[in-house]
Amino acid sequence: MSATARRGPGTRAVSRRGFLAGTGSVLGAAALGGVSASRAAAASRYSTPIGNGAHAQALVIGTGYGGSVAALRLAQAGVSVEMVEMGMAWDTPGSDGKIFCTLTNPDNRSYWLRTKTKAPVNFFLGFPIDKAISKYTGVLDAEEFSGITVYQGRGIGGGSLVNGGMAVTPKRENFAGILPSINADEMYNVYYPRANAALGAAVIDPNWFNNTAWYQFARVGRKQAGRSGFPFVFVPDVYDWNYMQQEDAGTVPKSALAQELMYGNNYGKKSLQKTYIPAALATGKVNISPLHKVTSVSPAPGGGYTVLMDQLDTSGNVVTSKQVTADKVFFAAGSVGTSKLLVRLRDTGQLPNLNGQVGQGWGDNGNIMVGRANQIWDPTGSKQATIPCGGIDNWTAGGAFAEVAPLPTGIETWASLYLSITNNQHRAQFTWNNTTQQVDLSWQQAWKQDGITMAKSIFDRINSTEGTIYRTDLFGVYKTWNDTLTYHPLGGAVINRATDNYGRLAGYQGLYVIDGALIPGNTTVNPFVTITALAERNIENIIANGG
Ligand code: FAE
Repeated sequence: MSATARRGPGTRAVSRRGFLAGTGSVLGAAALGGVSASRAAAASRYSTPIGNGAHAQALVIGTGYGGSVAALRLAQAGVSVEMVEMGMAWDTPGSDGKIFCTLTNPDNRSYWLRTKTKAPVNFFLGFPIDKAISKYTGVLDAEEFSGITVYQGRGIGGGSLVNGGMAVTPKRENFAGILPSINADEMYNVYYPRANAALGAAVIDPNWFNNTAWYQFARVGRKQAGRSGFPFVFVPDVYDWNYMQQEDAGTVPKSALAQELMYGNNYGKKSLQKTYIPAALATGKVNISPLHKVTSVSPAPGGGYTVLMDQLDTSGNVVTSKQVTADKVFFAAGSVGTSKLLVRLRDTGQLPNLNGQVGQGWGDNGNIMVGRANQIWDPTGSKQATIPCGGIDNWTAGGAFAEVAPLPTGIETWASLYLSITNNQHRAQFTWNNTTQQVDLSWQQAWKQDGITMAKSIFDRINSTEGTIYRTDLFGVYKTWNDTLTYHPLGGAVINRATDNYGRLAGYQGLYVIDGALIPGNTTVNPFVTITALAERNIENIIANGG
């Protein structure tokens, strides 16, 4: 059954009662089960994109964490949902039989509309390693603003397609600093457990970790952290750890053990394509349109909203433009996508009542990357799983949590690579630039210095203990820190400022933000569990109370 119906005479915005239908009975059964069975159904559903002139009860812009939670819970409550995604479906293998390409052999599937790769580790032994690719709607977007490149996933599943799967719940004592207006007891008793169960987060088997060659790099990281007095903590991941052990045994096709990570993972990672999205599709009330980019949302004359979108081909050209209507619109285009849309719509007159907080409070989650050169007797291994499983916690004393990251080149490098999340307090703003007709971001590269100082609280001490030095050949020629990127954009439509305390946009009934844009710039750890848990909390309230 299509989620879309033509808007005919007398069709009204969905009633409060309609929005509420079935809520009580289904939301109690929050955890997802048996989702993999729906995968085949998922592929076939994408062949019917939303039609021009269609009407949706609820339209969700984006299919990442926030959007997938919203779609599932709305559908379970009886609401028909149209999800609109600018990226591809990622359900069809290429000529090599794989849906995604590897880290070490990137092709056109790797990047969103680029002619050259833009790898975060883009030098090796001082030589540039980015390579030419053909322009294609690939899975990883390296979106450039002045001062920072923001990496984001593009496709059905959003960031879950490209991320490392680290599913980290912030420490309870840090929560008030992350989301001060939210009841922490509710989050830790209800919504974090609900999100973690639905996402399938689990910790690596410590016995296997201690013995497998694939995690030698992380054992070196743990040993060195310990010798400098820092706790190394295992963190959960949504990768299927049993599958990884089967990869090691050679009984299944390799994925994490075959250099697949940020250009997509073909087998073992439980991306949203294996969890929330098939569960949403299985309700029969959700339709997803890939390669459709929303360009405008404005009040419709008869109530609800007019939504404009461009259908794209795989070169990024507009094939056709569509106009649809929706009673409710959920902005789930990610921190950058949602912020850019809202700022432009406010400042060009389509949604003029949005408040001045829209566009503000954006941060990089304090991301800083660095490599260290180990002693010859501390090799990190030519075999490295692509999935991180632990980090070094110096948040309280030094303002840094460092993920011990793999560098899966296939050869011994003696390098330890880290992605640090630091307590960088700088916040940038999105503004509409009338001259360029683009949205700018006011981030400054120099602001990363605070994050570098915090990361040094860990790595200067480890270098001193180990008698080692920083690598200067991974991010340029004699460049120690990668201070030009973030994987973790957060904020831009901050909860309880641009929206009410549940994501309802101030100024417009029936418009909501439900993604990383709600979170003011930092989560102290990797962010997607917090984005998912907050979305679970907010959608429950919106379904119950409307508005
Ligand atoms: P997101 O997942 O970005 O979804 C937004 C979706 O909206 C995307 O699919 C877009 O293509 C789509 N979209 C944007 N604009 C439009 C438009 N105008 N019309 C239609 N569709 C649109 O948003 N986080 C962790 O917690 N652990 C990790 O290990 C981790 N590793 C990462 C590694 C990499 C390389 C990257 C890039 C990110 C990583 N992250 C990680 C961050 C995480 O993936 C990110 O916080 C979430 O995906 C954000 O979720 P949202 O729902 O906000």
